[in-house]
Amino acid sequence: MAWIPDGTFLMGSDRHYPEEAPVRQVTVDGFWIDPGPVTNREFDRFVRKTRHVTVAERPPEAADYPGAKPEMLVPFSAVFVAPRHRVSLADPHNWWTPVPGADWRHPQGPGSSIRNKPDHPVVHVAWADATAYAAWAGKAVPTEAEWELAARGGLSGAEFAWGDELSPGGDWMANTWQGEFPLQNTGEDGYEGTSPVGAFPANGYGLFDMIGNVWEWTSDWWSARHGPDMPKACCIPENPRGGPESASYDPRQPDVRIPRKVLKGGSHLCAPNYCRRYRPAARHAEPVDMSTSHVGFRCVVRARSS
Ligand SMILES: [Ca+2]
Ligand SMILES: [Ca+2]
Ligand SMILES: [Cu+2]
Repeated sequence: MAWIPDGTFLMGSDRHYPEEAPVRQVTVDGFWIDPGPVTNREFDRFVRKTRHVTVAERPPEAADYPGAKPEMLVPFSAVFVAPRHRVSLADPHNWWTPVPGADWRHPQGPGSSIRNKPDHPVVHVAWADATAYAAWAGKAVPTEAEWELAARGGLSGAEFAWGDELSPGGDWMANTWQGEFPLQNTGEDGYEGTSPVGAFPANGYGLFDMIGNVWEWTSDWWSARHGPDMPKACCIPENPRGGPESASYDPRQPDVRIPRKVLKGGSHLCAPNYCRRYRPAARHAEPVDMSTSHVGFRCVVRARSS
């Protein structure tokens, strides 16, 4: 694991999406972090030792999903499927497909496999799968502040984990999407889907794939906006843990009572024409029961006991 020294840093961004604002000072104690997202090989070792069955492999309980049609209560996970024609970017259902039988061993659904992807990040893991793995490994899932401090790689206020240009000198620094999302994936960076951990350069802390490849779970509950900046040293938040669970629900779906966690880092599906979330400040709300083909996680070990 890599050591991230404690420090006060500028978290968030005022230049992009509203949920990243405001930029504010935050203090985080030093901690150890995995140099890359958990890979299929690592997750396989965990499953063989513990017989863990992921959320995507279990049928949803009818009681948890009132009103759900019986045919929906089969194990499934969300797979990105490129539409054949140009679609509205307002509705993610145009490219997210619930696929029965899609899970971490079958990332595109039945018939697909991870045989040639031992070093790719594990995907189709829900929040409970990430925490089960972390507990088994004697680790924890990072807070959003820990994750963002690590992603910044020692640079203060930079747009990207490597500086202020998306592809400096034409070099791709992370696995993102080139071309017109979601129709055309040119794979100019070498990968249309996930990539082996380590295929792109490490950041200043020696960490791979903080940006792109797969989104990563954090332990903070989602909040639509960060707290205010506290200019006086007395009041800079220390080791912030995000907002309350009760504020994390999706206001557009008042009937759905599934709390949401913060995802960080963007994925191979983040594209300039749709979702410019391939930056340390970027964040995304993910329901805890959700698993998809572009979300994974990595772990930390805290020096402090909390
Ligand atoms: Ca790519
Ligand atoms: Ca990532
Ligand atoms: Cu994105």
